[in-house]
Amino acid sequence: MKNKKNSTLKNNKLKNITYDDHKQFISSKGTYTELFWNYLIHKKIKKVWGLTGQGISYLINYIPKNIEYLNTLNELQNTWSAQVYGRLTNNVGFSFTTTGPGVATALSALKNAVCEKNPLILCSPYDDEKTQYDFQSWDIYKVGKTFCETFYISKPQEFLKILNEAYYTALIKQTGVLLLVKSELFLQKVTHNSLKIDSSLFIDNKSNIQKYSTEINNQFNNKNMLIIFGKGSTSRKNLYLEKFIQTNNIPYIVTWNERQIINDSLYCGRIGTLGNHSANYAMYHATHVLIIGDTAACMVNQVFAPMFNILFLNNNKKIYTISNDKQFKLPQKSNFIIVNDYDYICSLFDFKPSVEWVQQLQESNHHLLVSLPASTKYEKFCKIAADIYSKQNLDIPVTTGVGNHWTCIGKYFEIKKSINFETQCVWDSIGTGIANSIAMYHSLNKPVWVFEGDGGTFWSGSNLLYLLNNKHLPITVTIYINHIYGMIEEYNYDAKMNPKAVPLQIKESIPLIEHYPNSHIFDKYTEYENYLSKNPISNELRFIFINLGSNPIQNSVFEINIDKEYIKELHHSNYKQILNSLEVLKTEYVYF
Ligand SMILES: Cc1ncc(C[n+]2csc(CCOP(=O)(O)OP(=O)(O)O)c2C)c(N)n1
Repeated sequence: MKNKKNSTLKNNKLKNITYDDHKQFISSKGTYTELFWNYLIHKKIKKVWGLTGQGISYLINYIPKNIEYLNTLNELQNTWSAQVYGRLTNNVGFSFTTTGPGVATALSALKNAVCEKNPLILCSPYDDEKTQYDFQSWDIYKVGKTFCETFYISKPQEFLKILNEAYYTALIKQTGVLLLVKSELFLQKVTHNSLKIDSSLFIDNKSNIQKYSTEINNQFNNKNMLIIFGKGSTSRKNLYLEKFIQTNNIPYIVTWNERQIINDSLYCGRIGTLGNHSANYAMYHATHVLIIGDTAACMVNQVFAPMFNILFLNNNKKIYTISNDKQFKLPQKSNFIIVNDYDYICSLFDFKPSVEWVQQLQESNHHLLVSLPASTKYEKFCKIAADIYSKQNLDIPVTTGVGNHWTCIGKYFEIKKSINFETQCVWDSIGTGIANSIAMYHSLNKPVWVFEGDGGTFWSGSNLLYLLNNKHLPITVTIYINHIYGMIEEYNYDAKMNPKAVPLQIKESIPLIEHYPNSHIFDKYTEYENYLSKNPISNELRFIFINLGSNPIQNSVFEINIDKEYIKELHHSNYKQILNSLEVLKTEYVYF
């Protein structure tokens, strides 16, 4: 797909992917530190995250005034925030760490960026001449290579070229990049500032893209076709997709981590056992499926695949996948088209669904495009917040940590704009909620709702302390108090029902700190509902505590059981039975 030989910067430049003019970066008087920051200014980076230390301090000390430096007091949390900021600003998030323990602490968040497709550069000093036994030294270059795109700037003449490649890799591939810089270079006077880049790196071969789009147009026209939004399809600018979907009445479904509801469109819901029956129905009956973006490991991981999709339901579909990364894998046969620019291929789409199919989906949506019911205490409290969000048409960002609150909030929230939802699906570390919320505020400049478990809140304690020291932030932190790691407890409960499983032996007990500013505590549904509907937005830091008690059932989240019975009902369009189908703690999930 890449046209290495013939590419020149001039004649292959695609819209929206513009390369740099090296003359703008620096005068010969400056250091590489100055060159580095000038590059970021040129790329319109407005905020960066970092925690200082030897080796990186020179760079950090010279941050220009027009770039805001943020430190939420821990490299891990800084790096989570940075990547969410990168995604929501349609740019790249930067997190700076020192060597050894600095960069090591950030690694889980870097892997998260790779898994969740968040554009991030984790930048750290590195000196390849030192050994692993030296002060704060670790062969992080070798470590980075095992799980992400890793770049090392070791020579002055390569500085700008490698910085540029790292930036575009993070931006275009929407991934986490490790950028290591020989620390002494930051202090050196610039001797080389030429920018020689491999112009073929991120340029699509237009004629190939045209060939593929003609194939898709022929295959999909007048068929029972369905588009699925994977991550990146709409969160990155995609000017054509939205218009195309509206104009041609294209049916589409969304995924767990790429939610979007386009006005006046044939939206069929969110796929999965925690989504809408209507999306599962559309997926079951579609004969031609076009996935745009990346649904990543959610699709293939044995535990999570059923939660996020039911692609496996029927093997006789024609599937095309358009993705900006090769990491995407599907269990079913799919034609893959790797692109750097979603916009261009979408601008060439020219097909319509069959008329009967549109009628069939309008009918099924009429019956099935509803939220799943709430039966446990956890579910009821989450649904109250989700319903208020929808009823009041709130256009504010929502985020979660990982745990039962994550499945529960994710199950009920109908999000219209992709940028208004951030939640981890693949790497799945607990305690990410507050870091996400800080980044959402800094990117979108709006009040934020964050939902966290008590386990995750205290796990990310320095983030909590950061918030307590920044009471002006308009963040509403809702913490579900059950004194347990709810999601794990659910498996414990599950294990009790399944004689083959080994139940957890240790009873965890998460403590509670009693005094918070601006805090509101609820254990009754009506009181919570009344309060939140009257005060949906807070312009300063606010805590809402929901007392759940620690009963495992009341802390559980139920999902659709994708068993043979459910599939039979989908097959026969038995709407009533589909709606009444049994919900379970863990789907039985039938593989075809
Ligand atoms: C860093 C990390 N440690 C452990 C886990 C395993 N884990 C997944 S969910 C969960 C429970 C989280 O508890 P809490 O934040 O209280 O949320 P709840 O499930 O009660 O909603 C744990 C420990 C994980 N995903 N990540």
